[in-house]
Amino acid sequence: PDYDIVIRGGRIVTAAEVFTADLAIRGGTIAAIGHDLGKGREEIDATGRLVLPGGIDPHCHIEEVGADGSVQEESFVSGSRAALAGGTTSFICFKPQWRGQTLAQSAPDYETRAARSLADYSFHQIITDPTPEVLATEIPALAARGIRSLKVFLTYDPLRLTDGDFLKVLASARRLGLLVTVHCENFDAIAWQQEALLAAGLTDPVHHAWARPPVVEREATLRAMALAELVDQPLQIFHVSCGEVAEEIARAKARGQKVWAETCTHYLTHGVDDLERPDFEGAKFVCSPALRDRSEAARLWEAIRAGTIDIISSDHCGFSFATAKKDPGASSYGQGAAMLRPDGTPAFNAIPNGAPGIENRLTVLFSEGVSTGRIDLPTFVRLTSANAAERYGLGGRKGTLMPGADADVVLWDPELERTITVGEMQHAIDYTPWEGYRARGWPVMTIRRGEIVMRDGVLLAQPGSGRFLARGPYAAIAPRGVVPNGFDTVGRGSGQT
Ligand code: DUC
Ligand code: ZN
Ligand code: ZN
Ligand code: ZN
Repeated sequence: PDYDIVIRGGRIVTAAEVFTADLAIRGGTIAAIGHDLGKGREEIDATGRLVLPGGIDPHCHIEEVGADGSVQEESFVSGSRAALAGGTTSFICFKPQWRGQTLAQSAPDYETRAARSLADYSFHQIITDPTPEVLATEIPALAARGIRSLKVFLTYDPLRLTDGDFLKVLASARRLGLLVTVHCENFDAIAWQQEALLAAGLTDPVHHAWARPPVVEREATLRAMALAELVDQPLQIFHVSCGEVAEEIARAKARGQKVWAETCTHYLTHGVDDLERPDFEGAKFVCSPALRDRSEAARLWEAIRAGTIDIISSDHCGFSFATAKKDPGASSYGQGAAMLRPDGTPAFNAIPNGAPGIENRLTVLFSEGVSTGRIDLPTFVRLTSANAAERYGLGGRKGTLMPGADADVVLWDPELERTITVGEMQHAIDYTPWEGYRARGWPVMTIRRGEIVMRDGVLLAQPGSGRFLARGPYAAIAPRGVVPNGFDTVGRGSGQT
């Protein structure tokens, strides 16, 4: 045979167009796209199917190790199986830094753990403590090893940065050509509201949302964009939850700032009312930023169609309901001292923030977006893989169906209807926010670097078959060359530490 695999007669979807052709794979990469291609050792009939680039989930928390030593129960094995089952072949998760420690001291075994992944992976380095050593030595060393994005938090006690420390991280990133990603919420505003709510005896899961209304997200987003403008450093805003935040981002973009935004699947399908589900089930929907009024989803779709939001991630951050959400113990993703209520359930501030979504991201977005006619197929590809590849330095290799690119390919049945239920899922968490959701559009085969890793829901890859994706320098995140006062603080060599 001429090729390892030939996929025949599918509708190939790229970031720009949809066309019917055959796709041939050899040696883990895409060898040819066209008609009347030679024989494959494996011949796949894709009539009636879409042929999509493998999904890239650029924001997910997998087997994360907290400052308190807690390890998230979603392991690199279960989390990556979930990814492949859902049509995602690459993801980017978070290497921790614990305050008071160097990067090297924080979870030194994290990369070894990650090597068990079945999907390809990379890391964002979380920075909680930008000491001179971290800035001058450790971040440059990381960049040289292909970890080219940093993550900062403006809330969560063990993680948050002051504005001064945030500026140092932005300056370091600009000097080295790294992308900074940011969680935008105002820590003090949340703490202040939270204290008042708890004092008033308002401790239910829904009060999580009361403590962090849209304005705390909007303020922090504006502040983050302002600081990034001062440094002339591109910025990726994570998990935009509502229209008023998207509007501020659109304004910054219109002024020419290099700022980009993602939202997450759950903000399109869930609302603050989910936090009021009975029997403490609302705890399953505690995530940050919080779920909003149902009317916000329409505003997010507008922002997506306008290009203000151009990536949809999962922010997969799984905590099982049976354990963490009923008896949280320690977690980096709560705020304030854990308080138990008379019935033994935790007050809202002690419920770990996050929900699992890596496995359902593509099918939910397809159902909500493509099957309903809100977006076309190329937009679906841009939102789920192509834009993340460009933004995070994986362009040409991932998120594209072009000869020479890695053969990460998903065969998608656009008509297949299935009801999502946790018992049929690969992830390790004991619930899914989409339990009972009727999806239309489902992945039937996932190919990762030329290997069939999922077929009709059956996982075929072995732990450790995923590869670390070292990322080189890339042009998309070059600074603009514009500083507000004509004095380029970073260019003058200031802000070194
Ligand atoms: N939000 C979550 O809901 N979970 C993890 C971290 C975050 O920012
Ligand atoms: Zn053909
Ligand atoms: Zn976040
Ligand atoms: Zn997150």
